[in-house]
Amino acid sequence: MRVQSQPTQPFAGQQPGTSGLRKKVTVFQQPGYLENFVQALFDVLHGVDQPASGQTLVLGGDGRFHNRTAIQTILRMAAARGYARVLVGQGGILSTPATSVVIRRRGAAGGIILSASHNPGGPDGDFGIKYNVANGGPAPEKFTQAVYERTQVLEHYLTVDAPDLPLDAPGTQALLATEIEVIDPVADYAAVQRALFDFDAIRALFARGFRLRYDAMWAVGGPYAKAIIEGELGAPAGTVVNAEPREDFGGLHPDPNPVYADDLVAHLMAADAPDMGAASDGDADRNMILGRGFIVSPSDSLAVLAAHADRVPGYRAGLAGVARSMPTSTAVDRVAKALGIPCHETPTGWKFFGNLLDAGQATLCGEESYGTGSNHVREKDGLWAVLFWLNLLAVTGGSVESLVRDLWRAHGRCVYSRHDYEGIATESANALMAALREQLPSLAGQTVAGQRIAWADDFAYTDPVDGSVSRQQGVRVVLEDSSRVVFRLSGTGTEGATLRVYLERHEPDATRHDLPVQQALAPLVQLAEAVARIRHHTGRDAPSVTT
Ligand code: VG1
Ligand code: CO
Repeated sequence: MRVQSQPTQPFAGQQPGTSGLRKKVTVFQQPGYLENFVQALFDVLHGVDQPASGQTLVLGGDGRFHNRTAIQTILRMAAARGYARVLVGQGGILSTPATSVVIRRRGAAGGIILSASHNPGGPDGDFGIKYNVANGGPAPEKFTQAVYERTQVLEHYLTVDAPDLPLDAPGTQALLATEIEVIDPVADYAAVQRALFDFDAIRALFARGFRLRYDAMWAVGGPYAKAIIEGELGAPAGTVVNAEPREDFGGLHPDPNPVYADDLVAHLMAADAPDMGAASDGDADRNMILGRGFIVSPSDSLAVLAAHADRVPGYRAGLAGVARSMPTSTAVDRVAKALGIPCHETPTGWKFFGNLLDAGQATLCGEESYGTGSNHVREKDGLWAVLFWLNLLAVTGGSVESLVRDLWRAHGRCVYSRHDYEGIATESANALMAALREQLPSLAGQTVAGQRIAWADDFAYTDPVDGSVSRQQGVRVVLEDSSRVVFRLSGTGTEGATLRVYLERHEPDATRHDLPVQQALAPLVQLAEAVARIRHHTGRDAPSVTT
């Protein structure tokens, strides 16, 4: 067994997006494609062809098609780079939040997560790779840009000529001088959750007959939810459904929203609905929360958790601050104001929360895209959010719906929706955004679709910790009553472009809190069409996904 230098050529487009490099499986299956990216990553981390002496790397994925092949490739390349140790999840499995936990608890230098998250899997689906740094969080933009630049000039990669390693049982083996330790994917993660939440109170809740339906969407969240919710917390067997990770997610889209988790929604809308519903995505960092006959908007979920955080052991001392991505509703801002704590507004993508969490400026973070998390890790954490809700229900005696209605009563309702136009031509999407940006200087003061625009801009963010600036993070059009429409292009898709239109209107009047969301937002939809000419640019009359 020895180190080999394999000649290679650059592949175009190995540019990480909002969360890692995502492409079709068939793209990743090209000889050298994954190898190039990993070589570039290691070159940026350690210097060109330099060894990773003494360092520990964490490695795992969401179990989707091509996961096992990619893990073996990366193990060989890590051994060639002289890592002291690689901690790999049993069967190649590690959820995104669990990877973050393992990096932090085991003092690793970083971790590689193989996942395209909520994107569909299988031979014709998507694959992805992302790198997390020593704090357990996604690598910052400056770093991923350097990796991309390195992919464009590569001439070879380093690997070893070794057969595949068995990864289905815990234990330690050697690959050259690198120790490969196969770890239980759940143990470290469960220990962290146990320290945060009142497991006794949640156990008592289930013992009283509380009914939960947790839909793991045939993805990596299943083993975690089974072990913790059914195993430790005593929920009846069958509480966690679709729990075995499948390479193709059962042919479904592992995206926990009312459109793709429609089966879960149907259960919660039924006459004999359980008390609570929940779902997580492909890599288990997202969550959706439902009550009986009630769907919780992710922005409201973040605000509810923030409002009651001091009822949970891990947050008893209160919150240092909260943070939300720019398109996320301002519900949490209102809670933060009442609590007298800062609320930070960041660009879309969890990597922007890392510095705030490290610096102790934020304790809870969230995104409108079904992502919630805290300073316990540096990723969003789907099951964590479910445990947080369970803990709150156990100690407040309220229901999912009553906690959200309390929030609306106290702060008004931030009526919210996101309209996605998926798979549109990249040129059309770029033209739409360019036309929007061109109008920006003249929008303020104009009346469009009967509504007066107070201001408009292209969101730019200066990181308060390291001073780095991120521009063009979404066009905001804001009305005088603070209602707003935000436009941005997705950075996680693999086909054409996806336009996201985010709509928010604050409704202080409690008698209007039950108006259907799309009806309450109809004027903003008209504004969006008038300003952005979506139909003209995309040829679409309606969004493909509304959440
Ligand atoms: C989407 C979401 C964003 C999230 C990202 C990764 O990005 O909007 O909020 O952080 O996915 O989530 P975009 O660029 O497509 O809008 V996940 O669960 O894929 O790690
Ligand atoms: Co995800």
